[in-house]
Amino acid sequence: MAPIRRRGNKIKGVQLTVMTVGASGTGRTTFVNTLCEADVLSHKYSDDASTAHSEAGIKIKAHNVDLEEEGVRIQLTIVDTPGFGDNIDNEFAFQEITNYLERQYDDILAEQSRIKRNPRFKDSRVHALLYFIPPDGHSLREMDISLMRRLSPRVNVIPVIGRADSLTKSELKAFKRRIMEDIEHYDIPIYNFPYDVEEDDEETIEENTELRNTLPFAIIGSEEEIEIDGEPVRARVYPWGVAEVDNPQHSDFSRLRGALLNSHLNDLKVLTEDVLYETYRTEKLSRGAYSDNRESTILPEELATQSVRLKEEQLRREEEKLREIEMRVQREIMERRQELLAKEEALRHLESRLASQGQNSPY
Ligand SMILES: Nc1nc2c(ncn2[C@@H]2O[C@H](COP(=O)(O)OP(=O)(O)OP(=O)(O)O)[C@@H](O)[C@H]2O)c(=O)[nH]1
Ligand SMILES: [Mg+2]
Repeated sequence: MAPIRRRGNKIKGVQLTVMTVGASGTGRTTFVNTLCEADVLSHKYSDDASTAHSEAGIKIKAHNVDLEEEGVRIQLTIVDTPGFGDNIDNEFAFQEITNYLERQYDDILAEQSRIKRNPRFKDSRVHALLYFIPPDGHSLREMDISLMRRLSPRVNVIPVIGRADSLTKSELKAFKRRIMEDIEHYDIPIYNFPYDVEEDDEETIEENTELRNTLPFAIIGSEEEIEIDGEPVRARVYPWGVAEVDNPQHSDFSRLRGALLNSHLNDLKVLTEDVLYETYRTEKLSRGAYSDNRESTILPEELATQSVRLKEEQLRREEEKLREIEMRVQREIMERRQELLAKEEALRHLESRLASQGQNSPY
């Protein structure tokens, strides 16, 4: 028998988009290459990437890479943003990053409003933003606070300390504490591994509490391997010792990797799609919450476009409902037909039994 060919049942794996943001030289490129175990990002920007999103002066680039984590294929998209420094251009960079995040929401909003969906549409919403804090050992800078504050309503911000081996263990501990105090003080809604004491099981609560207590993740990245006891180990070598990437005593790299690519991948996606995107969508359609520095009045042509979109969406929903009803009716017809066929078959069976009984009868 010829094998049954089914369309669309190829195992695709899961897709995840992670953005890296932070001051220049905080180790973003090294981290990405360590995470992917490949040279995904180069240490110098080139202009030839086909996925380049070129804005005046700043470039935000998306890079796709396939990974495997615990047997699951992950299509990872890394969106790197250019590093920025302590200069007046920071405001421009902040705006570009916000624009990028919102543009991905706008794209899906437009796609969902179409009557006919584009089967090749790619959902490029960013599920996690790793914010790299430089290891200066003081506390958050004004720039870090304002950037995380502005981006947190749009994306799951996960703060990390880059090049964490620049600090001693006790310096790092104190630095982490001050950072979290600032985040709390300024009420920055970062991704803090949320859980619900009533709903979640003990294991989840324990795991999330532990990850929350690790924040911000102290990262050591390295594109080089050394040999320790005959085993290859990713590490940075210093005259006074070795800082190992995957050793939980040295860095939070493996904890972050596990959360991103395994334990919290789904949570990050659900929060992005059901909470952050939905909030943006509601804001965009009602334009109510845009009071800070944005224009809150709606132009008549925008209103018209919005109402056309809403109508299109309504039409699409009705179309979907009709399709569902049609399918249900068809299913019912099929079931009735099968019942009928079964009854006919039973009747034929009965007739032939009666006929053979008639032949065998002595009368
Ligand atoms: N000590 C230490 N140095 C690091 C670490 N990660 C990266 N570096 C070094 O820091 C420098 C900057 O690293 P990159 O990964 O290029 O930093 P970046 O944030 O991508 O920098 P730009 O793209 O230039 O903004 C390089 O010399 C790296 O070798 C780390 O974990 N520890
Ligand atoms: Mg870089």
